[in-house]
Amino acid sequence: MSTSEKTLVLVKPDGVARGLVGEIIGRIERKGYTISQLRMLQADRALLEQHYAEHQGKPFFEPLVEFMLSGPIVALVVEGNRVIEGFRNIAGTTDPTVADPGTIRGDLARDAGTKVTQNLVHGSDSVESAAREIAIFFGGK
Ligand code: D4T
Repeated sequence: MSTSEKTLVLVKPDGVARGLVGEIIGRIERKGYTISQLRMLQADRALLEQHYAEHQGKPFFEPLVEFMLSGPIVALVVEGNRVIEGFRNIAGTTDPTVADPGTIRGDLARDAGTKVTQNLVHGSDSVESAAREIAIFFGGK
């Protein structure tokens, strides 16, 4: 049985501003996953409100949108067996202060003292989220 999946990965504005796009993509490639689509873009509010719909109304929602608007991001579709779980493992937990060493967030991010956690990357958390998010960033192709 094939367990090949697709996930949406974002390199957030902090990752682009710090020049970590290559490092992050390199980690994905060295893990053995396939990058099948990639684009750099400046997100707009409408796109982010769709992407983060589950967080609407939470106290960090507005700071999160402002942060994601603060500079260009890189969106990727990454493929491989169990890639959704696998990418979340190499990304590390949401809070970079406690993310394990060896993960993207554990090695490369820290608490920046901002209203919203700046943690370099996003990765889809389920097959359903991945399909929804890939459609938002890549038009469902
Ligand atoms: P993303 O979605 O960006 O991959 O991150 P996570 O899956 O790790 O976390 P999330 O969707 O729960 O949160 C999205 C985004 O909001 C920030 N955040 C989150 C925050 O600043 N404070 C919080 O309490 C939470 C839950 C961090 C990531």
